[in-house]
Amino acid sequence: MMHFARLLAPAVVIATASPVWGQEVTVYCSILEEQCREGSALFEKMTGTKVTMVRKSTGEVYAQIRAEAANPKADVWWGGPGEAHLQAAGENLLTPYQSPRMAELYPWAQTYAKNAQFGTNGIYLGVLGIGYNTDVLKKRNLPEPKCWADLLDPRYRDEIQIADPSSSGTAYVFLATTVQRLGEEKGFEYLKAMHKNVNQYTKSGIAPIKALALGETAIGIGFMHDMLTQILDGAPMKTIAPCEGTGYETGSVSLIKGGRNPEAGKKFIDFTLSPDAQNINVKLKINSLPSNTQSTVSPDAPKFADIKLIDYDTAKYGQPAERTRLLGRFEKEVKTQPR
Ligand code: S7P
Repeated sequence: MMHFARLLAPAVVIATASPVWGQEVTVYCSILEEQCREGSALFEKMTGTKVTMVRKSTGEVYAQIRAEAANPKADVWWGGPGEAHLQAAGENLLTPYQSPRMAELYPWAQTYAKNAQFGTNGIYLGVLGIGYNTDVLKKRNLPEPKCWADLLDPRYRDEIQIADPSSSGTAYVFLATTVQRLGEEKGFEYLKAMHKNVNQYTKSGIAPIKALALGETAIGIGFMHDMLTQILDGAPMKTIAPCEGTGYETGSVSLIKGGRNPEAGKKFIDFTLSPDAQNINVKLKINSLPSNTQSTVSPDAPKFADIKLIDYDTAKYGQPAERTRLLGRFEKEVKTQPR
C-alpha cells in the first residue's frame, strides 16, 4: 500500500511563459465541462489566442484522436485519467513536449512525465471512491457500504451506477484498480458479480455522481473529489475510500501529433500546468490534487494522506495492448452479459 504523502515532496519554482497573441488552438477537453469552459476563457484572456474547445469523455477523445490520425483536427488533449493518454502516446498519436514549467511540479508529476518520455504530462491526482446517497439508503433500509466487497451484496441489486470504461477514464481506473487489487481472474469474477447490482453503465464518469446527488441511484463509483463537490453543494451524500485500498488517477495533458497549431498548443499545455489554470478548481469546488507546487490545495479536499492506496500502476494499464485487451474482456465478459 502507498500513501499520498510520499508523492508530495517540494520542487523548484521558475518563471511564467510569454503570451502568443493572434494565434488559435483547438482543445479536446476531458475534465468537466465547467472546468473546460473556464480554462478556455482564461487562456483566451491571458494570451489573446482563440480557443476552440470540444468536451468529451477520456475514452471518446482517445478514439477520436486515433480516428483523425491521418488528418488531426485538434492540438491539445486536456484532462482525463492518464491511461488513455499513455495509450495514445504509445501509438504515436502524440508529440512529446517538455514544458518549461516542469521544474515547478511536484516530484510525482515530474516522474510521470519523464517515464512517459514527455508524451504526456500530469496535471492533477484524484482518488477513486464509493459514494452513496444517505436519504436513498435510509428510505430503502440499506446499509452504508464501507468496502469494495460490500458492493456485491445482493441487497444492492440495481442500486449501483458506474460509467463504461470504454468511454470513461474514471471507469477504466475502476477496472484497472479491480484487477490490480484482486488479480485479473478474481478481478473479473468480482466485476461479473457486481454487474448484477449495476443499474447503468453511463458514458461519462461524472454521470453517476450527478445521479447520486439527485437521488437517482443509491450508490455510485467515481472520484472522491467530484463527490465532494456535490456534498459541498448540499447533496445528501457521503464519499468513502474503500477499506481494502483504492486506485487513483493521474490527470493528464498531451500535445496531439500533427495538430495545426503546435506552438499555441505548447503554450496551452504550459497554461494547464500553471497555478492560473489549476486554481480554477478552487473556484469550482473541484478538489483534485494539483501538480504545480504553487497551486492552491483546497482545505475541503479529501484527506489524501490518510487514504489507503494500492500501488496503482498507471504506466502498465496505459500500455496500448493492455488497455485494449482489458476493455475488450470487460465488454465481452461483463457489460454485455445479462443481469
Ligand atoms: O477534474 C474533474 C474530473 O472528474 O474530470 C475528469 C473527468 O471526469 C473524466 O471523465 P470521464 O470519466 O468521463 O472520462 C477526471 O479526470 C477528473 O477527476
